Amino acid sequence: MNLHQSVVPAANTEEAQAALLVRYQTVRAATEELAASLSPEDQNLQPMADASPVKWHRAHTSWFFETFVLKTVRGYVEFDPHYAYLFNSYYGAVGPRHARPERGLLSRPSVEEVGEYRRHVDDAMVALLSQPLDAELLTVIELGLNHEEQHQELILTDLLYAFSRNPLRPAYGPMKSAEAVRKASGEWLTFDGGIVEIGHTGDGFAFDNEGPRHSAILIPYRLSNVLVTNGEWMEFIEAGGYREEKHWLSDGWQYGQANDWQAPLYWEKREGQWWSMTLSGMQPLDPHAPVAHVSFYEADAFARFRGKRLPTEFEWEHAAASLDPATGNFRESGLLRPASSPDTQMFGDVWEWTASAYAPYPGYRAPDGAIGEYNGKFMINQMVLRGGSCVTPRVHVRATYRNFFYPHQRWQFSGLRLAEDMPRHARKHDTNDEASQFLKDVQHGLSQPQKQLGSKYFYDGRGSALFDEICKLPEYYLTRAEVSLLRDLAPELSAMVEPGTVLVEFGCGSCLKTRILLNRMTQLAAYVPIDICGYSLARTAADLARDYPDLAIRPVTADFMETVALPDDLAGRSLLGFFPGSTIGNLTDEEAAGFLKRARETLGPRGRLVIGLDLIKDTETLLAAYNDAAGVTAEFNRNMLARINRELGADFDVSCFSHRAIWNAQQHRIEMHLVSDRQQIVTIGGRSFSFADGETIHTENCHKYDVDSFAAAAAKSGWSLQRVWRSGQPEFGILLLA
Ligand code: AVI
Repeated sequence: MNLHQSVVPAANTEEAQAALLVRYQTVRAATEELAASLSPEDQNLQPMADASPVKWHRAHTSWFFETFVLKTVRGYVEFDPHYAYLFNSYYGAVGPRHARPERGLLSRPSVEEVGEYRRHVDDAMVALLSQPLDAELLTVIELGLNHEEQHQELILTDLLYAFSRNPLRPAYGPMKSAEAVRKASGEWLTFDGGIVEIGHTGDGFAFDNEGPRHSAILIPYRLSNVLVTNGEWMEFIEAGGYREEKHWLSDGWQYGQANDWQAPLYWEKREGQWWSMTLSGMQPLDPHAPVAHVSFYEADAFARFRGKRLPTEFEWEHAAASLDPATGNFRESGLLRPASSPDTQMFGDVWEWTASAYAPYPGYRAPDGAIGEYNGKFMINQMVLRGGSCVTPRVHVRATYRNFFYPHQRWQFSGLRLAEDMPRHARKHDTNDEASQFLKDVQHGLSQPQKQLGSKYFYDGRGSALFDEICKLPEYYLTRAEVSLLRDLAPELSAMVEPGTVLVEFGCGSCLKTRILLNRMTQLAAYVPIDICGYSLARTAADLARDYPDLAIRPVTADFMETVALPDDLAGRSLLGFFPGSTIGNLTDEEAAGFLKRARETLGPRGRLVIGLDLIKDTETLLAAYNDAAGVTAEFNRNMLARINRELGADFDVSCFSHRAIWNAQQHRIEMHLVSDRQQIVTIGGRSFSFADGETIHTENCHKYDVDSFAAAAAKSGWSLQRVWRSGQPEFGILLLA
């Protein structure tokens, strides 16, 4: 285990020092008690580089006090000068050291001599602690005790590994019996998230890596109130969890394959039943007990297999902050195996892998000198674990405690708890209104005789990316036709626009089309993009401000389906509206009329509007544009269901719906539908919706126009047609309305 450093100085009072002396004696005695039943042969085993001999742990923890405390005070007589080399673990600043993988070769000094070394150090430490000491030294002593507690845990985990490699599978000691573990209810604990404080605070001891305390943002989330159990892990194995690459991170898959992982470390199947090596030798696995000895890679694969994820260390800490660590199953329970009760318990049993890489908190600085080596230099390539295990000393752990191991390591008592993002409809804060409107719209739409979903819900991040793909498809002529038409008409349009005019765009997309106009119409005074999404608006505005330094960019966050108030200082300017892309075609007739009316109000009686319309043409061309060969439109359509699953926690089986686009000749529109491939029931926000085999959800209309009928409809909203430009075939139209 890595050594950490205290950031909190011990109180420099006589009482505190007396308490520290008692604590010193208690901790040191506990180490000796752990080793008491072990033979010299047991104590010298080093089964792998990561696991050190018990004898070495006993000596190294004494070396810590000798090096960092006793050698700094006058009059101390070093026990043996060779020990500085033998028992230095990794502190480059205090001199060279014996190679870690070769600690098992240290048959000398003997167990007896190491015992003498411990007594020598203890005598000197007790004498020292009986005089008044300064705060700095007391802090290092407290650190040394916490360090020793870490090594106490390692004595047990390393010994378990050593004994597991002995065909006799010896026991460290008889296992204290406990009631069989009850099956847990397995509930989700929900957390609203927001800005939370993370890291150590207060007067108690903490390692330096637990600070500085700082703010972190948590998106609403859920945590399982129980650890993943052996029984669940058996299901994972039976379902092919170790054989299916799709569950695994690439590094984990490769490591697992290379090392032939088929079950957690120590698991063995005997006559059809799973057993595991424990500190009491081989024992049948209790299916309700928490799984242990899994690597981060395995924990992460399991979470994916279950459609969940590991919690971040911040989510874990926020959830554990108000719980009492003392109630957990720690070493003092004497069980020395994970045996959690069903009640919510976040401490003890197993160290819980988190999704967080072990990195410094903002503002962290490693202290100067050798002690600064303890933590800072390990903040790379390791993952954080939280909570303590069944072999951790009870007093050692707290909610802010950060343990860390490499993602492949599994000889520690390491397990996991599942987490998930809270479905949007269940969230209290942030997007709650938006999400509950989405839920209402979806539930309402699916309750209609012809089930329907609003096409505006296509455009989440994934949907917008798919739409960008659609615009590049060979069959989807609309974008290409409109872009080239805009290039052609820009000079003529520009000539019709007086200097100082303001261009007002309804919605802001990629801005490719806008740029065609901006490049040509250098007489424009300002550009006002209107969009409901403040985020994409800000990005668009920043990009354009960089590229058009002489143009005022004045974004307005608003729903362009409403009347929009433009910035006051633009009052009196001539306004030119822009609504490209045949986006109006996705509105109902009523909505389109409403849009035109409100655009008239926004742009004023002297305002003009440039609007892009896809024109009616042969059915084959139309159908091909919405049934592309690459299946991008199909994916775009189905993403609506995936989005509902993601954001509303619904259970659509997206693969059971297929894309259909048809031409409705009467209504002059392409209709997009999702066809249920079977009879099925879907639950959304607690309501069930049944689908007959072949039943469809109507997801979008894409109206196609003839110019005269459109002009007649627009006239009812106060617009008259000024000019029409038509592209080549397939024909797309751009109209100037005034
Ligand atoms: C955004 N809108 C104009 C597109 C259209 O063609 O109606 C949306 C679309 N739906 C499927 N493909 C493209």
